[in-house]
Amino acid sequence: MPETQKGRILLAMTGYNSRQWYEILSQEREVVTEPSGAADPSITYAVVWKQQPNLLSKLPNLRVIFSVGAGVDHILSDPTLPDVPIVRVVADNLTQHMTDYVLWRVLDHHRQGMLYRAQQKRRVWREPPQRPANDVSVGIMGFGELGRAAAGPLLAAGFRVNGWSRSEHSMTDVATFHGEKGLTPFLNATDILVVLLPLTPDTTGIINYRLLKQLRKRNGLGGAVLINAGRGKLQKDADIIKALDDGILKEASLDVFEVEPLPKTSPLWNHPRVFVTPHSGATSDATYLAPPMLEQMDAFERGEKLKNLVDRKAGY
Ligand code: NDP
Ligand code: OXD
Repeated sequence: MPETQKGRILLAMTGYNSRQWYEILSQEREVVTEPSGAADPSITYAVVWKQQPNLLSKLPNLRVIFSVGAGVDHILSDPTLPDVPIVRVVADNLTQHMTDYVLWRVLDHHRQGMLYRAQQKRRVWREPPQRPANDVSVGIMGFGELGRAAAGPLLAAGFRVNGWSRSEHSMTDVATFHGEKGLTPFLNATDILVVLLPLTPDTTGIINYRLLKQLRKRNGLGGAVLINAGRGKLQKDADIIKALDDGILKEASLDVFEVEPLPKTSPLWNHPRVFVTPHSGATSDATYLAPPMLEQMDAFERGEKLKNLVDRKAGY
């Protein structure tokens, strides 16, 4: 395609600062933003985060939808989503952010950061019992791009690692489980549960009281630990609080919530054993993620296959 015929981009982001994306994408292609581009027949690509429902169906010549995130539930929830390929983010930069988050939260819970911070506030000098990492199993629920990447550094830090996915996977030194049948043995062998699942009809509400009860509860640790950086609607916020209060969970780190931003009235904010971050586990940095998107558009126009395509039937 000659330079002048490069497909135009609609940038449609809700609750997201799109300025940097606009600046980078518009260096190479014409970019329009809502609402001016809403019904524009010249739009070939849509780059989106939580686009307004029914917006994309108005674009008669839309060829590809690009998610600015790894998850695509925010796109697939649109009831009139046009039947065009969806490309999601798979990128070293985003993966590194998530690996950092997982390591940070696992190590902080493991080395009892919550307890020490509370002790420090009260000037308490007390050493609690501490198990070494090789006596603790971290179970990664959602053993995909992000889950598998986090496994290596966790192993290197000495933890035992379990992985659970929909289909069968194997990884050196990791105990892998899959499907419904694999879920209970996976949970029974897990002390610290790290959730990195996508939100699909099958996974909605999966992190509930019944599931949390199946986590391993080792003597001396005072309950299992939950870390959710997948999606908020995977979990039942109220069940997490009940599991914490019943001693099933010792602590939780939550990056995602049923309702975001987390409402000011949520008891999770003040719970002494919950660590809250504002859906910032792995940020989508346009500096790193927009250039490969532009490269994919160029490749598509040369007739090459798109990479990192979403399986719409599976929902991720
Ligand atoms: P992938 O698609 O690479 O991995 C998803 C994993 O979940 C796969 O292992 C998949 O199994 C598994 N899975 C999906 N459905 C089921 C199911 N029903 N039962 C068991 N396992 C299932 O995604 P990523 O690793 O790239 O990202 C994971 C999620 O992380 C995203 O969808 C997003 O929601 C979230 N995320 C959150 C961020 C944050 O800032 N908090 C940032 C980025 C992503 P299989 O391998 O068999 O396909
Ligand atoms: C993502 C996210 O899906 O930021 O990438 O949540």
